Amino acid sequence: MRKIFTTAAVVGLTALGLGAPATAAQAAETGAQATVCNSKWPGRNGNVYAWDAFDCQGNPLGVTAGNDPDWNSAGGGFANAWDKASSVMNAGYTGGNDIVQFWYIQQYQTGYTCLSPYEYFADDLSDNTFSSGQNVNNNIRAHKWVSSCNVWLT
Ligand SMILES: [Ca+2]
Ligand SMILES: [Ca+2]
Ligand SMILES: [Ca+2]
Repeated sequence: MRKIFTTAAVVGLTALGLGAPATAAQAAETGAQATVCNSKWPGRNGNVYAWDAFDCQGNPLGVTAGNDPDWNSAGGGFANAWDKASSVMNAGYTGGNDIVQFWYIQQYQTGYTCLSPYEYFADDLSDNTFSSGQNVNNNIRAHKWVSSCNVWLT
């Protein structure tokens, strides 16, 4: 949902008289999606967030600056949270291990997909797949911070 934040930036530039007509038109196409995720952006605070609902609605399943190899067991930031997440957010500090890698099976097995800190959040995981092919929605069981990846959430 990087476009939403691009939109906000464009609006800001336009207000300052710096906006270009082409980017303003592009921004208009993005519409009003992901409004709850936008409203919940905390600023960079080092944490990853996940929600059972789409668009970051309701209370988060977990919030942590660390890794969690098992979202069902206690500890690591997530518990009783297997196969539930439908939206996620990366508010990590940029630089180093700033990418969140989400896994299909606990203990970092089978397949993964990643959320860049520059994407901010993914408000709908139903249109994303793991490296192993499964749909990401309601299928995440673990996460860890990494410095590179090749499958991305949008
Ligand atoms: Ca869900
Ligand atoms: Ca856990
Ligand atoms: Ca998505």
